[in-house]
Amino acid sequence: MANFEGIVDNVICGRADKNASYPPNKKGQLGVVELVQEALKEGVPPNDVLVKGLIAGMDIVGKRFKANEIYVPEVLIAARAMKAGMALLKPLLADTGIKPTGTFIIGTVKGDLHDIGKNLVSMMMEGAGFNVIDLGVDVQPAKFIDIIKKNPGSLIGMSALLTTTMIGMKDTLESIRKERSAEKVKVMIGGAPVTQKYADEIGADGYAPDAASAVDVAKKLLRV
Ligand code: B1M
Repeated sequence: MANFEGIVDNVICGRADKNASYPPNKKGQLGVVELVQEALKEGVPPNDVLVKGLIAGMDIVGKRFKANEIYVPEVLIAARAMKAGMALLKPLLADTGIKPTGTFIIGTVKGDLHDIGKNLVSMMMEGAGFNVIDLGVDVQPAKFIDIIKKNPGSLIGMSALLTTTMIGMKDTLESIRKERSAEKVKVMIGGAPVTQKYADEIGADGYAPDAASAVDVAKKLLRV
């Protein structure tokens, strides 16, 4: 029987595989990679391994992060372990044609090079089953529009860490709304200087103060 509990525990503590240098490993202790491989070998459907193992683990990580029980380094380590498991599942999920929760396109707005928070949001979204397209940093409005056209129905996320660049969110949003094919696209924003008040002012559809809440907001906006 698949060891879902083991996968969950190893995602939470960030043990990507049995050779991982962190957390300290007892001899022979398996990590996410080996437990995912075992489950697949037993014939467990890849989607079950994803939902009951990797996503269930990241879900707990998100809740603990939100409650300030763990901090950014622990989340990054957990996300790394989750990604190691995802790498095994991705090709199999593509084969079965199982649809992701939705497509989430994220970028740090023009002029802004901060990406640690954005990466955290990306990882949480991936952990929640979203197909994530990460545009990187210093993303011009035209780049957002370009990718929206190629991925209709996706949810857009913008991150900003500077009071001087958060203004870029307004410009980007205005450009998106002007584009006929993109006028209905939902846009959510976040980043240290960003607030719900600012989101309301510029007409963004959603705001999240942290990476875990970003998943909740995204699901609400896409009604999943
Ligand atoms: Co910068 N920097 N920085 N910096 N930097 C800040 C942001 C600053 C507050 C430091 C300070 O002065 N106290 C300040 C901004 C002041 C302001 O505008 N009010 C500042 C400054 C001024 C600058 C430069 C201008 C400095 C200079 O060159 N004179 C320069 C600007 C460069 C540029 O972007 N054009 C600069 C450069 C840099 C580094 C390159 C050195 C580096 C970035 C490295 C990188 O990201 N790869 C850096 C860093 C690391 C910081 C601090 C120290 C840490 C930021 C961080 O990663 N936090 C920061 C000071 C601080 O915050 N203590 C600072 C951790 C991260 C997990 O949190 O990004 O808030 P955060 O993300 C959270 C939430 O905000 C939310 O979820 C995340 C996880 O919970 N979230 C979203 C984020 N995006 C979201 C999107 C969502 C939803 C939620 O939906 C789409």
